[in-house]
Amino acid sequence: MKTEGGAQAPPFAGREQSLIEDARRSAAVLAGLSGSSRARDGLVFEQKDGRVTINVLFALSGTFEAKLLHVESRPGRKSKNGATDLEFFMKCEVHSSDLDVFVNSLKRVVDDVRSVPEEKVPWFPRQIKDLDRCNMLITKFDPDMDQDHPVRLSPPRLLSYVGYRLCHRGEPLPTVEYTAEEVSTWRHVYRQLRGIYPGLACRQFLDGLQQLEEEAGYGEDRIPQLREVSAFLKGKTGFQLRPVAGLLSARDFLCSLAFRVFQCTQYIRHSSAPMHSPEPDCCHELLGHIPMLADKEFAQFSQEIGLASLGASDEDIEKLSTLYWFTVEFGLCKQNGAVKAYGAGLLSSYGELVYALSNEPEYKPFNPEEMATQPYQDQTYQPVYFVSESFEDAKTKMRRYSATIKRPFAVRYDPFTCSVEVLDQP
Ligand code: HBI
Ligand code: NLE
Ligand code: FE
Repeated sequence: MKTEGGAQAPPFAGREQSLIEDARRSAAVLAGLSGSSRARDGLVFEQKDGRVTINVLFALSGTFEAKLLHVESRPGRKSKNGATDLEFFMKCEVHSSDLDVFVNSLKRVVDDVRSVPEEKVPWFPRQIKDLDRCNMLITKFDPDMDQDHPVRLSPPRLLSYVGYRLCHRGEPLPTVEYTAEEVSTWRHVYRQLRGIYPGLACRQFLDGLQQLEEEAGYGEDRIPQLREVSAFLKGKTGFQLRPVAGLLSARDFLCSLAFRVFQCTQYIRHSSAPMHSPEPDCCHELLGHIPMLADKEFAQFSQEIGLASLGASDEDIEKLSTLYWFTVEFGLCKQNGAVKAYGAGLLSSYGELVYALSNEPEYKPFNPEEMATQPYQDQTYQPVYFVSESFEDAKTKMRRYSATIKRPFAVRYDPFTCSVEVLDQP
């Protein structure tokens, strides 16, 4: 392992560079918080204005090509004096013929290199506390996204990196101090959407939002804190929130739902684009998801998708995540003869909510088999929406679909212990 001089640019380009940058930024905040700016092998710390930046370089010798897919920093184990080690998680890809060379060169710089045999059934959490063992990989660092994009770099976003990690170790949900500009974005989004909800949102959503306004401080003047919203939800449906730094892998995201845990971003979209954001932000979570999660039937619907995902194959995860997309995110349903929105991606985007109910897009009847393989994109409005006859109808059809997912076991959730029982399939 070599150390790198501060002034020298890291020898990575393109996507890798942007991933490294992200790791570096969150690492800086973590190190700043824990106050440990002690130099270690492979890390060079630069101090400026009380901020610590860290450059990391791992040099592996050997002839092989490795593609760096993901770099992320997180606190490692707690040491004896109570401090938390800083850990770097990296995901890379090598050709199978290069694997031995790769592992051998790793062994030269790393003390403990172990290979873990691939399991027939992918590992999944059995208890709520096992969620701490999930990688919770952030998947959507858009490499082409402007490095200076404020959503990426806003303090709450950095804070939510830290927050997620603190919470990851069972710490309370962090409180974010939003800037005046951020509160003004929230106010704008809230006011615009609140005005059109009565005609376009489903009954369950309107009920949930009203309760949040009465009981959890929802309104246009301030951005509700995850901590108070989580406490509110817990009392309604047992759902609780965890802070997360961005889009997780579908498997990590869905498995939390099995335990009525909802992974929530905490930063807010940029003020220049209040009416639609391609990525989740707190407007999306707080306005789109939370009111729906306060509904008992919908909470159960969400949890059932989560339970169906535990230990499922990659192909089934892909299908479940597509189903989640066309229901929880972009679902429409009939109520008293009119079509209403219940999908969070619609309910948090003024632009798409109006569009989805404008008769312009294509509408298809609710059919899980067809929905599970319907292609979709996540950058702009959906070209097609699926309309269910009612919530009840959606739940019944989804249940029937989930029963067709092949797993060598069945799962049953025990609400008293917040754990899943794994039952052998006869
Ligand atoms: N991660 N934080 C977060 N929020 C989401 O809504 C989300 C995610 N990861 C995956 C995902 N949604 C989609 O794949 C769903 O369709 C499951
Ligand atoms: N398009 C949504 C919004 O603007 O709030 C976010 C969707 C996240 C999947
Ligand atoms: Fe969402």
